[in-house]
Amino acid sequence: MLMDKDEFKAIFVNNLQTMFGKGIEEASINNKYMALSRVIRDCISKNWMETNKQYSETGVKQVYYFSMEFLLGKALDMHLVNGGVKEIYREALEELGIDLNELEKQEADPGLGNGGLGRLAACFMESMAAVGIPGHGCGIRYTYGLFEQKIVDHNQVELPDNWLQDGYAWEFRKADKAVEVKFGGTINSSQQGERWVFTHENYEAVLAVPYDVPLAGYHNNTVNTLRLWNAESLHDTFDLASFNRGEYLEAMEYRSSVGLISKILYPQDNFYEGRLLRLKQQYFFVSAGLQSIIRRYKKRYSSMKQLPKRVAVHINDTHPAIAVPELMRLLMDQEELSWDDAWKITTETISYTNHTIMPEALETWPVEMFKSLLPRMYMIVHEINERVCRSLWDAYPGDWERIRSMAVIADNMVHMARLAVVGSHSVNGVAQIHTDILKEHIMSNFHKFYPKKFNNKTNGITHRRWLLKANPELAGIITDCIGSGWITDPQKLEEFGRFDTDKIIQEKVRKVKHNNKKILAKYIKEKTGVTIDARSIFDVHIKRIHSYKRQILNVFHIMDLYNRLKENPSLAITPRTFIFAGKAAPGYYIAKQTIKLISVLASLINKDKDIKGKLKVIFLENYSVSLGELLFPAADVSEQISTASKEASGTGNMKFMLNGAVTIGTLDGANVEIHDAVGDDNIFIFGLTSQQVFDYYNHGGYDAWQVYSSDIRIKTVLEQLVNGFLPYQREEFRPLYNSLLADNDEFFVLRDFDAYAKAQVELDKRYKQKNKWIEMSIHNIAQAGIFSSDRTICEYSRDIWHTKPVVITKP
Ligand code: CR1
Repeated sequence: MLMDKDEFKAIFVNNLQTMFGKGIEEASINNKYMALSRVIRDCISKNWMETNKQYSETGVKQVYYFSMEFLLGKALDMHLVNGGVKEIYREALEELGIDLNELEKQEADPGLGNGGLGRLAACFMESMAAVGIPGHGCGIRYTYGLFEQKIVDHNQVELPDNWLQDGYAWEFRKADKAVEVKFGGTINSSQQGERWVFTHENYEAVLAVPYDVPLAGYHNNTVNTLRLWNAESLHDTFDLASFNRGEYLEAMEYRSSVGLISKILYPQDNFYEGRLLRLKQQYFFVSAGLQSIIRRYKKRYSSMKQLPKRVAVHINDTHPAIAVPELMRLLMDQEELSWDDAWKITTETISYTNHTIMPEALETWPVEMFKSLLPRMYMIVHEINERVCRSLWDAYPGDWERIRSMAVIADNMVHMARLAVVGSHSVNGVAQIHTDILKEHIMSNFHKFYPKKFNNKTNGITHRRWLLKANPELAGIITDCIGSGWITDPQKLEEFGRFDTDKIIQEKVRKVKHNNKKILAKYIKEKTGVTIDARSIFDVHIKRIHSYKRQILNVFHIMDLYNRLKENPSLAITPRTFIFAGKAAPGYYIAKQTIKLISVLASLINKDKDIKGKLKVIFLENYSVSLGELLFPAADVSEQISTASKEASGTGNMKFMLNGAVTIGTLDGANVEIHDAVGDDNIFIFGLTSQQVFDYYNHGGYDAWQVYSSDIRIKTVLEQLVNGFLPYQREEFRPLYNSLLADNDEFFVLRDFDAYAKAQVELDKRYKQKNKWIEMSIHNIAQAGIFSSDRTICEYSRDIWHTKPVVITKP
């Protein structure tokens, strides 16, 4: 980075001239933002070229992380922080009469993901660059990212996210690196000597054009690459031929249908819809990615057999599982390897992470659809299936039931998770409890057959974005106490624990939290018109809206609290502000009803003078990475209340902890490990355990009606959903009511209510002991180091990818 203020100014001004033909006076804010980005982009480019050069010269093993989603968040500020130039540039711009904060607002927040899975991929990218692991991302350049959420008359409304509208400052189009991806058509096979040769005919070809985004490390010279593929039409004979035949319309139709492939991100989280276009997207980016990896590999190496020594391909959930047959195809049809050699190379190269046990998220494609869209893929998957079934038959002769439950093709469906398990050398879950559930329940047959493949890699978050950048004042206190070593070695945060009873530090931490709460309160006022008190407890529940995440449990507790306050306005509770944010999938009815309920309830409670401002409810629209950066630093309480066993890990829980919020949660996902790290006294754990949940599912014995009729609080609250208590159409929330009673409350909301309410009382008590609370808060921050994604990716590198960090020297 440019460290000299005057040099920076000169280049910035020059950029304005050359890019827009304007001086500072005439330039728009966006012009200035683009000119600033260009300064940084140019600096990064030098290191980027150098990184690539050193990677190929040393032949170090490269990791490619294949993911349908990368929820990146804004880049400008992160680059300034990582490059250590934020303060210098801020001052320099100020001297030019420009406010850096205003420029930062110009940047679009690329929402190329739905939630935890996509954000995890982005954290991994940041950590790999920071630690120096040669790791790159491979994904799709969606023209429209996750929809923008607006709340209109209490309803979620979805608007398109046209994030590329003003251009994206951080991408580099690499037209010369484009590759062709083929769909449909027929496969002809013929024998040439010993070898079978397969030719593809009558296919539809699509051009995959990469847009590379640089991923720069923290205070080092490493710049890795995120390669996002854009679908375009080929300007070759096929296209031209139809133009020549005068079929202008047909040719244009082809062009626009091709573009569709990378047009939209499917907006469901933890849910599988089975659309043909989705399968197209998957094959599109996987095929393009693998082709480009092999092309690069072949520039240096001649034997494909060394591929697993030089390349690791990681698949983020089953979405890119088609990588297994596609790599087989490239190795056999293109590189002329035998099945056995190709299979060995493929399984040694590919590894797979499972992110969910939710049955509705499991990807299975109808054989007919799969076969007609991807005929060669189908042939290979079919052969994989035959071979897997044969070896299962040898191990379990006659055990048809077991073999059917493990077959890649069964019941006329292609099972992507099974394909991913058999086609990779490593299968991991994302938190200890989740991995145990995979081994013991969901994938127990596979675990018995391939015991060595299974392992755990507990998720992590990049503490540089989520603390250093999002909460600079807290980061400053920590650095003052223990030095800046924690920024590159997050385990060092533990040393901050020594200050948990230090009165001066306690006071500083309290002040920063209060300040962050004031900033959030101001934002809430601007966005919703509601005034909230920064001295109240900020109780924050932010994540996708899902039945299993149980926003409803939180809502019921709020309703009960409200009922009690109405009865007794002088009830001695600490004033609380309950803050929600999160998107519902557009077709997810109950999730949308949940948002509506929160919004209606907020309108009732926030204007009720009887309760003397002791309770406020806020729903913030359009939850995104940027909004998260405002919310985590301002939270006192972190709501992590999913039904035990359902949340594979969660990562928001880690962001809260790192910013000093205290968790109220179930023993689910990474909450279990957070509990282990901070100890009983620094977290509020309640509710059913995953074992109890499994027992109910397997042996029955849960009766929601019974809980309803024996607990007057629950009865009251449930009735209030449908008896006209809420200022909305009376029957509106009947389906929600029914899901809890007529459908016997699949996620045990009523069952856990009492335990949750008790934990909340405990929490309120603890909050009243001011010093005790800050002590807990400091303790949470100090224990958050193990939840850094630096730790997670070092474990992936050591145990799965077998690659090491490299130091990139200055060009
Ligand atoms: C899980 O629901 C986890 C993230 C990242 C989600 C969440 O608990 O933290 O993955 N799973 O591992 C998912 O999106 C498709 O599955």
